[in-house]
Amino acid sequence: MVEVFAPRNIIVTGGCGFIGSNFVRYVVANHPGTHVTVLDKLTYAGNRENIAGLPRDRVELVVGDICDADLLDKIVPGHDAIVHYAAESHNDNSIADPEPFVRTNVEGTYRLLEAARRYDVRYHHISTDEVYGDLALDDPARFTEETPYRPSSPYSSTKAASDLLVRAWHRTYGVRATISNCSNNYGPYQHVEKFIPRQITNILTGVRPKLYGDGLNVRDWIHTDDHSSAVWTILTRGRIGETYLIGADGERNNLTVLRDILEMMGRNPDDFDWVRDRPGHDRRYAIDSTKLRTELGWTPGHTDFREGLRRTIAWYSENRQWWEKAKEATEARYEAQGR
Ligand code: NAD
Ligand code: TDX
Repeated sequence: MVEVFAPRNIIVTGGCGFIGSNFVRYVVANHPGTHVTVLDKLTYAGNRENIAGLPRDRVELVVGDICDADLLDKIVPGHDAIVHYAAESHNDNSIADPEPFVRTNVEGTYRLLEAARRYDVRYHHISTDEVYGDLALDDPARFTEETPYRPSSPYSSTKAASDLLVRAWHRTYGVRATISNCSNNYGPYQHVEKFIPRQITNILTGVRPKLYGDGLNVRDWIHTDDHSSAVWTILTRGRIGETYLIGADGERNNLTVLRDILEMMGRNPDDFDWVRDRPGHDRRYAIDSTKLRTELGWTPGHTDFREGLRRTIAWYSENRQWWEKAKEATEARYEAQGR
């Protein structure tokens, strides 16, 4: 029998980032009995506007660092769960400067686990399919919960390290933890450094989109709202100590996605630049989410990728003030990397 946990008062770390803020909105819209405390350092990737306008009696923002143990001692007591999204999340940045990745992703997770242990709080850990490394384009296999860890980048290796800490803290100290590893998210509020928003905002600012390598790398796309519903399902009904993979059967290569964007925005499908490849670039990710679907009955709601992409393009077109400030600094970083 699957146990049901009904959280009343949760901490969402990284709740001012892309996926975290979409999760906060999801909880506010669908679970009226749950209060959310967002803990976010507001790095270059965090934006308080992402949760502005949500009811104050439902969502509180604490600006601070997950590595700050004293702060965790102040805010964790009184909460019944931590949902941990905060991270340095961008592969290209991790190649240019790995240090903040080690600190936030590894030390930050350690600090949160220690707080979860001290105050006996339920803990859900947000991770990525990148911990499993990559698959060949012609490999019939997809990642499952049994696939060995084989991360490639500084980013994915720090996420893998953090997952292993969670497993150890569960087994050794009995922390009531679950882990989810999700595939590539898309949707509103994604930072303009990431593939889909970068290409849309390039086109909107008259810059040619940039495709790495041969463009045939495959990502398994999921709408961020489906990630949110899956995390809620695992938080409330997942088995303690278990890992669940989250995916929506959305495999597509980068060239196809870019051509979709160009076509939907009324451009010539060849109107982009090929740029030098990312070092260590993972070839293909693919998730088998059978465990989550059969054990917990979860299904994705957004199964039409092109429709989701169209709505995402509309969101970036209608919310220029949200991304314009970050765009210039982001492109300056890419320029320095030759991408
Ligand atoms: P993001 O970069 O958009 O947001 C990260 C948030 O964490 C920001 O609000 C930032 O201010 C905050 N943060 C960073 N360091 C912090 C610190 N030390 N203390 C407190 N807050 C801090 O990231 P995202 O794309 O929304 O990813 C969120 C989580 O989901 C990450 O754990 C990531 O590994 C995981 N994930 C992402 C994807 C994806 O496709 N983007 C897929 C699978 C898993
Ligand atoms: O300009 C670009 N051109 C390009 O071809 C950018 C920014 C990316 N790419 C390629 C690289 C990847 O094959 O597009 C693909 C997607 O790139 P990103 O958006 O940087 O995502 P990825 O590296 O796949 O990682 C993402 O998914 C897993 C998230 O950033 C991670 O946080 C998550 O764990």
